[in-house]
Amino acid sequence: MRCIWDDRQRAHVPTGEFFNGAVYPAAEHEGRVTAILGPIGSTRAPADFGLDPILRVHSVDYVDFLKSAHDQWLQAGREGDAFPYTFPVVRRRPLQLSRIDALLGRYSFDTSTPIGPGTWEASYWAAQTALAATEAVLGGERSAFAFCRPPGHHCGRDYLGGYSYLSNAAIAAEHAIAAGEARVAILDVDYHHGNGSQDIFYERSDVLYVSIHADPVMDYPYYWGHADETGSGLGEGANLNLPLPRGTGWSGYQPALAAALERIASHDPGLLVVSYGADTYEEDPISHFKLKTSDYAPMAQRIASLGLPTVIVMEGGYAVDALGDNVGGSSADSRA
Ligand code: SP5
Ligand code: ZN
Repeated sequence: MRCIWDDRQRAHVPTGEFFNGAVYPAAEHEGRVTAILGPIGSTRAPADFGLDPILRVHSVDYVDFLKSAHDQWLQAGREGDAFPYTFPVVRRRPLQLSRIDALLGRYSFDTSTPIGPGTWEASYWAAQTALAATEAVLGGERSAFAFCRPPGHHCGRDYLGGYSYLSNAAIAAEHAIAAGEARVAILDVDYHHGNGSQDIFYERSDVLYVSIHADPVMDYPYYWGHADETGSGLGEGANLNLPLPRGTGWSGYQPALAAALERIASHDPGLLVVSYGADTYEEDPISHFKLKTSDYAPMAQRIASLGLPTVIVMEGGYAVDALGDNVGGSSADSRA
């Protein structure tokens, strides 16, 4: 399978993240890169598709904020990564904000997604990586793997969170629509619900979003991912959430995957985007499913059995020692 990677994605070097009342070493760190690059073999760098395909998904003000946030942080006399600490609650009236702390809270929904000096550069090239994989598939490749970092499925049109800054999967899906595909589906198999991807397409019927994830009653991102979120307006019915309890292994996962694939087939998409997270793995340090390394090849085969042109976009996965096998093994298998 064609694999896309850009070394500029290493420019994002988060030092820590804040949750459960303390700062922890960042789970989404550069060790993931080395772990995945080994087994996937040769990679190609993406072309530069520019900002236009990013701005099909994200608002101009949000992109301007992302580009400039760390400079504003330094100008305010701070050092290290920029973190939010105060947030406008939902429905707080729109205001003309200028102080960096006000902006950080306005554009963030958690305290685990710091902005460093290289975050914009890495995020930009992650989006280009997703676009290059999409171009390859639109050009006739059966599938392509976009090794995107930082991940993307938690950020929305105008907010970041969950280690995500630009929505790589949504940018890929929108690119395919702009290229003439009538219908696209996103299948999200990361442990966490992809709230950003869901939000971006929630009122759309052309892009179906289907996710299998940990029940948000217990797990991040808590405020999205419930089974009764089915889309709204024109998008009613084009969103399918399949939450599963902590402790789910392959036997509990398979029926959800079957239901997801059935829904995707009935949407009849011209292209499938898979948001692939290996944090469903039994040893993942921040997650609670029980999938084994040997489960990822059958998962890939079942997804491939849809027979759809497929762009695979990397999301989470933090068990660095097994990450190579959990990513490389499945991408190698769906090559067949
Ligand atoms: C892309 C992706 O997988 N993002 C996940 C972001 C999850 N951040 C929430 C961190 C809170 C996890 N609690 C871990 C408890 C460890 N003992
Ligand atoms: Zn995840």
